[in-house]
Amino acid sequence: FLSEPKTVSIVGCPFRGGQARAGVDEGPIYLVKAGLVEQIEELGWKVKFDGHHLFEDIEQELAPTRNEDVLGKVKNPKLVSRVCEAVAKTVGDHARKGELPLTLGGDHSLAMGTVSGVFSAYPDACLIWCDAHADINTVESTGSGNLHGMPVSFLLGIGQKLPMFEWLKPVLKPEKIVYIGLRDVDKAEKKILKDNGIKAFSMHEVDKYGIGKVVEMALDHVNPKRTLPIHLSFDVDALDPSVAPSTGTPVRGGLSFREGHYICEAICETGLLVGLDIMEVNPALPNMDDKMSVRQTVAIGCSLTRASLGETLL
Ligand code: 6HN
Ligand code: MN
Ligand code: MN
Ligand code: MN
Repeated sequence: FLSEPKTVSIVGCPFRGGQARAGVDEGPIYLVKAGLVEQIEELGWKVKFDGHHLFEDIEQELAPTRNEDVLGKVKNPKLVSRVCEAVAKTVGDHARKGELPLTLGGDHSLAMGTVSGVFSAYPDACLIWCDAHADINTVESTGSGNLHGMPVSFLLGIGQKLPMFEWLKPVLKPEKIVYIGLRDVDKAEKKILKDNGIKAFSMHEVDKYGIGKVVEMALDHVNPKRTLPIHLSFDVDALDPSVAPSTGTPVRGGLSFREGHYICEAICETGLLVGLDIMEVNPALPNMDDKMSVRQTVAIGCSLTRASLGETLL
């Protein structure tokens, strides 16, 4: 699907409006500072990086009414909607040019933009969502009101529609998404998954079958003939907190270092990857003094990216 020379377009999104914790907006800055651009070039890709998208115009325009940006339980709906709309456009433009958009988060609400963008270029694409969480709360079911817990329901078009999200089309069908790594799914989310027949491989299945079989079954579900384009949305909290500690909603019992990388390698091997998100790296966590944790998590954001883009062990 990609044009020659094979090109990665980095879309740096220092954005935190989909959740409450400060610092996740620094994630993309740390990833690039750690040498991600050079590392991808080293793998033989052409890399386009035109700086981080600061969304300053949007933030500025909305600044006077920032405190009123709440709708029912949902926090920052206007801000998140506008930013995701901009991301959708940028990611979509890159994808339509035959480039592979790599979006660096920032919080996972950004996936409303990345998936919209990639699916506008590849309407028959499928989505692999690696996460501790299902991120499928609706406007009605959300407990936290944080939009990073809701992008999948918005992409599916389920739940109450918010007026500011009118631009967002329900590009995703329930049979086109598969989850890997789940272990902290809200009660209402479990019902949504069941009612919509959405396939998910939780950590229980990873333990039971092993990661090799799980990725094979996940691909069999969304991409049985291995012909369709794939978007991979990777929330680093899919990994165990001992492996990736610097993230906003860590949950113990997660993927090992190798299991996380195996998923990326196996998807890369299909040759079908057309979009990639690396989300929820938060360099301000677990605390300001824990530089080791930050370095480790940022390094893993980079190595998951390299594994997705062709780095092999031999
Ligand atoms: N993430 N289910 C919880 C909520 O607030 O709706 C947690 C969401 C976490 C989202 O990690 O991208
Ligand atoms: Mn760009
Ligand atoms: Mn997530
Ligand atoms: Mn998560």
